[in-house]
Amino acid sequence: MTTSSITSAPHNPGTQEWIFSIGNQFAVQGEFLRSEEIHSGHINATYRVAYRQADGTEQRYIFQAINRNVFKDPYAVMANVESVTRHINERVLRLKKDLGGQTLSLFPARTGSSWVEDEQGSIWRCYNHIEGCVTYDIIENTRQAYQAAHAFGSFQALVSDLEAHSMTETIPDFHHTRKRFARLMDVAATNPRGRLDSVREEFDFIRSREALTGILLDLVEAGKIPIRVTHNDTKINNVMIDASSDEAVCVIDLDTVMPGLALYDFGDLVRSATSPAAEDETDLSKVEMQMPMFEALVEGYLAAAGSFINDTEIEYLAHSGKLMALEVGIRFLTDHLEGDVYFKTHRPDHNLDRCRTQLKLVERIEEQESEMNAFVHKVRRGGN
Ligand code: GN1
Ligand code: MG
Repeated sequence: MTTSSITSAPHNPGTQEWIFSIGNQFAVQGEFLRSEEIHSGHINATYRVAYRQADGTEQRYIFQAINRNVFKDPYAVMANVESVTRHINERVLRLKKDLGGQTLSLFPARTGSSWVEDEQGSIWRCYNHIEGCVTYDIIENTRQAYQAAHAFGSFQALVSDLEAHSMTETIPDFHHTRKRFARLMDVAATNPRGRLDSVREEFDFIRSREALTGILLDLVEAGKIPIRVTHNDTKINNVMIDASSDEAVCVIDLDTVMPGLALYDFGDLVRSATSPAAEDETDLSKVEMQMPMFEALVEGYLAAAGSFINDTEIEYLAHSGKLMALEVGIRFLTDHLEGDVYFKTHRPDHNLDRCRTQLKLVERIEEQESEMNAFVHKVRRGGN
């Protein structure tokens, strides 16, 4: 089992003091007990922080510093997160919808704003800690797959009445795969770290699939699929799953909630949940697109989102998995060529290893795409 929430480790005392001083600026109650870094996610720095309450119980929070290299306008990120958490919490209350009783909420700073800025210019926010849950980097069974897809479908449903243009596009063209491809070509042309020769195979693989990068964009252009408010980072470890019941409780990591395509969300689930191999696995023979996981994702997603997504979106569900694996493969390779400036890396060639698993997954999806499409059609017709 790979759970990111238990791979956390206590960090050095210097940081404890730092976190303590950040905590003092938020309206959190109680006596500071400890903090530990959560080594999950490739972008932000995340800490779980515990406070002792007057009655002796412990209250935990998540403190997170926004990566300003990735999010150039962290204030706009916070405005988006504020509006989406407020909206969801209001709707959940109104609909009395059972989301396991826990949703993500921001705890305000003592100034009343939703964030604090530290001396180094980092923007911090404080969330409630979702209790009794784990996150999975690799899911273990189809029930978890169904639940995760249902949770992201429910999330899209909950924000479906938010005006897409009321949200700032905090990372412009985030999932514009054609532009991601063009950027890789540009970086390869300048080859800033001299790494291109050693990645010819991966580069050529991507180049030969250029035509895939524009398919969804053309459908948007043709008015066949709509821009919606979407999550945009539906990696499987961004859903909190109840440790005892395997039920999804809520989705987290709301920084990229902005206008997007429902298919980007579904596709990212396919790429992160159907393979039993880690995203940075070096034994590529372990990379698979497991049909039963895909089937559970389709069923879970359609059970929550089937009422509002259109026929064209449904038709491209399998394609979206291949596209998102290709897109993040392009992004990992670009970062490798640039010298690892975007994603956090923990070893040499880490981004290259990540790229390779994603390209292998593209291949695995290509091998099974007609079977995947056949399953989607069967579900759409209401068969079983
Ligand atoms: C990043 O932070 P994390 O790990 O949830 C990235 C996603 C990628 C993912 C690949 C803002 O997400 O787009 O799909 O890594 N987030 C951003 O694992 O770039
Ligand atoms: Mg993220």
